Amino acid sequence: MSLQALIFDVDGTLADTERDGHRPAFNAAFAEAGLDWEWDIALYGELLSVTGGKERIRFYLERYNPDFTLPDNSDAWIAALHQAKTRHYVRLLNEGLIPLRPGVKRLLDEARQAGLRLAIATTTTPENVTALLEATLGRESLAWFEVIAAGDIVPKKKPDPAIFTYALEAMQLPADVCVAFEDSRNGLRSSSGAGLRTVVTVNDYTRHDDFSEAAIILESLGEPSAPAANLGNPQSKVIMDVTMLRELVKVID
Ligand code: XBP
Ligand code: MG
Repeated sequence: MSLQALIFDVDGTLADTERDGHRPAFNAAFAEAGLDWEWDIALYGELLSVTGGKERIRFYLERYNPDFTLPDNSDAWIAALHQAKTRHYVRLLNEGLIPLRPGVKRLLDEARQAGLRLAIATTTTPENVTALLEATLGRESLAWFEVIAAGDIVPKKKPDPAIFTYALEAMQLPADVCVAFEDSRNGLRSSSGAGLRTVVTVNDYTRHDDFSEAAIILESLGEPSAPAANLGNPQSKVIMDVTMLRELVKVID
């Protein structure tokens, strides 16, 4: 079996969007709605145990703000608050403040040149993916991904495998000819649950997560000028490229 496709998570994997993107966007939406909720960096780290913004708001209320009384139409109320959050998040991305992580553009370019197919599997809202790709890689990059599986397209979000399974089915590919890219425990549970070998690139919110199912755990994808630490083998530094991905697929065959 040879490598056919790469499937990327977005938040935390393509870019460090959570701390300085999603978190301030939630806070801006809360302030706009006259709510005195403030999600600081540490609290947001705890809230990340639940994927999906609407699900995260509900989890916050249940766990950290149980005295708040939701209106009867709570789903619609949370959805409206979350829509405002999406608006703020897209504005932040359009300001160009959130760059891609090291090695992401390089690997996407190499993969396209090598004829590999590309897809996205994320819990984030579709508008957020579009805004990130446009702001960092230009509008034409949307067409590089033959499937953008995002948000409520599946009934169960990560760690459920449904979003990766959806992307595989849309591409009509078996999992063993693809590699997934993830940054978190919930993401890795989702990708490995769908049968995918997974390259994990950690960030400050996730570096202590359990990544035992990962094919390799890296600080980032690395650049030729700054190879990335291999967290499973402190002696080695890595520039994750197509050759190495092909080896990953072969080794485990
Ligand atoms: C990402 C998420 C998302 C974002 C917010 O998880 O959990 O919920 O934090 O996006 P993953 P929305 O990287 O594992 O896909 O507010 O649009 O839901
Ligand atoms: Mg992620």
